[in-house]
Amino acid sequence: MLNRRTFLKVTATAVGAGAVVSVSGESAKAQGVTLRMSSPITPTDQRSIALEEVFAPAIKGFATYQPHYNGTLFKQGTELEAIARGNLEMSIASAQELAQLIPGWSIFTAGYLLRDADHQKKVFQSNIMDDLKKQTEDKLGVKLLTVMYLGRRQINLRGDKEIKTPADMAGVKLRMPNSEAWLFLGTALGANPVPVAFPEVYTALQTGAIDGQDNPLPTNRDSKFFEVTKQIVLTSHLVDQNYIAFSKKVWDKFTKEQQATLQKAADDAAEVARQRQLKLEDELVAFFKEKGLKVYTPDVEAFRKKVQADYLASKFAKDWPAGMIEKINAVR
Ligand code: KDO
Repeated sequence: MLNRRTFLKVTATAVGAGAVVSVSGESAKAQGVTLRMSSPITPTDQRSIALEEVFAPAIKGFATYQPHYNGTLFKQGTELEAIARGNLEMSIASAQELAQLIPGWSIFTAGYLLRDADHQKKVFQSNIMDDLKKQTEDKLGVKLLTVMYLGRRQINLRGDKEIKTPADMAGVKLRMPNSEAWLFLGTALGANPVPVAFPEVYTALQTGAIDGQDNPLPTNRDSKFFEVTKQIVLTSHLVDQNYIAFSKKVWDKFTKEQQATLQKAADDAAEVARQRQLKLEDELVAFFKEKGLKVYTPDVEAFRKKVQADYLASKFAKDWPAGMIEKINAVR
């Protein structure tokens, strides 16, 4: 697992070795560059589909988009390190992964912070994130092109005990992705967080190794978690986001026009995926009910109160620039 200490070693090695990246050609003349994208994402996720339908054709004249799904090329959570080392061109990174390396990112891992997809997009496009984006480029060699909306995370459980407040989550083994910030979210929800990589969640639910997982409704349907669970508790505890993370060294090989094309292609793909995820979130409650799951809204205010208080009192909050929460809240 990459942490700040190992990362310092990575950059030192990369710089020392002259950090070769897998592109050919001179600066300003990049041709035929293969952009390998690694993520635990499935090929049927709306974001994967949009990248293939919108991003790939738009850049076809000078680059080839080559996605690797289900964490088969790099394991979930190791992609940023791979980009930093010059071993990967692209990933779909989470704030939780970025926070492992640049602590300030943990602000975007906090539950009940971003209000909705529109707020998420406006915050990404505002100057509030400029410093974090710059640190990410300077320290990691990773350029964050655009924000992809994953959806509102909901609690999805094998058992049928009704959950009204975080107190009802006591003792529930809730799967979270394996990083400190993700595990903290599980604790803030009142559960016992258990780290499991995304591609292993279905089996962990099926065998009872975990009692539940949290993900947005479109992800739940896409990965068929509903087949092995009994209820979905609509906590909407995190308006989740991923960023298209791009190797800065590879980016710098492209001409200004090519960079503009890449940027537009990423933004357009993200927008298509965002609209599709939002539509699915509206439609899927009925789908899960038809499949026999209980789907209901708990005491969301009780969850909001505990989660927000836990984050503000956490060690993460010490790394948040003064006034940043207020600036995020002020974005309309
Ligand atoms: C997950 O592992 O639960 C998660 O939803 C975390 C996200 O940050 C993202 O990595 C996502 O998985 C993958 O894109 C798979 O949908």
